[in-house]
Amino acid sequence: MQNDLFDNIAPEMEELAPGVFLFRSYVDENVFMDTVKSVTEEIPFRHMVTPGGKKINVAGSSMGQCGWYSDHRGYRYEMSNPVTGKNWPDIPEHIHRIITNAAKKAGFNNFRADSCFINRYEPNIRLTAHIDQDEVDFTQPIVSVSLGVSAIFQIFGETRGGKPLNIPLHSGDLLIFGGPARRLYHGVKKLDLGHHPLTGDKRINLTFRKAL
Ligand SMILES: O=C(O)CCC(=O)C(=O)O
Repeated sequence: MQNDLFDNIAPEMEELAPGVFLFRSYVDENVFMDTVKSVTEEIPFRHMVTPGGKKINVAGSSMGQCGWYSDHRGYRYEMSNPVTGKNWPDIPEHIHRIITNAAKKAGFNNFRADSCFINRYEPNIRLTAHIDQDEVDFTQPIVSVSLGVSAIFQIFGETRGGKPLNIPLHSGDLLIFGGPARRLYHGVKKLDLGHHPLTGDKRINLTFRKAL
C-alpha cells in the first residue's frame, strides 16, 4: 500500500507513448561513465562512414558480443572489430543487471543485450531520423542511457515527417522504446552548447540492443 502511494508521487517509470518508457535519473552516471572510459581506451571513438561514403557525424564505439558497424559494405553487426580483428569488449555484468531490470519493468521480460553502441555527440551535432533495422528480432526493445550534456530525443512516426514527440534526455536518464515504437523513426536534435562535469561539452549515449 505504502509503495503504491509513493509510486504515484514519484513514478520511477513513465510511459510517454505506447512502447516508449522513460526512467528519469535512473542510473549512476559514474558507473556508466567508467565503463565508457574503459571501452573507449581500447576502442577509441571514431567516425564511421555510410555505405554511400558520407562521414557519420556522431562518433561511436562498441561493446558486446557483436558491434554495429558501417562502411562501404553496408550497415551491419560485426562479431569482431574490423579495424583490429579483436573481439569487442564485454558488457560488464553489473551493467547488464541494470539494463535487464529496467527492461523487465517495462514488460520486456526476455531482454538481454548482446550489443551496446556508444555514441558521442559534440556541440551542434545531431543524429538524423532513422529506424534501427539491422537487428534480427524486432520484438526486442532498445534501451538507451544518456550521460553528460542534455539533448532532445525525437520520435516521429512510420515516416520521417510530421510532428515528433520531443523527449528531453538528461544525464542518468534511461529510455526504452519497443513494441509499437520499435520501428518508428527517431533521432536527436542538434546538441546545444552546454557543459557537464562528466563529459565537458559532449553528450554520450549508450544504446543497448539484442541484435543477433
Ligand atoms: O543518442 C540517442 O539518444 C539515440 C541514439 C540512437 O537513436 C541510435 O544509436 O540509433
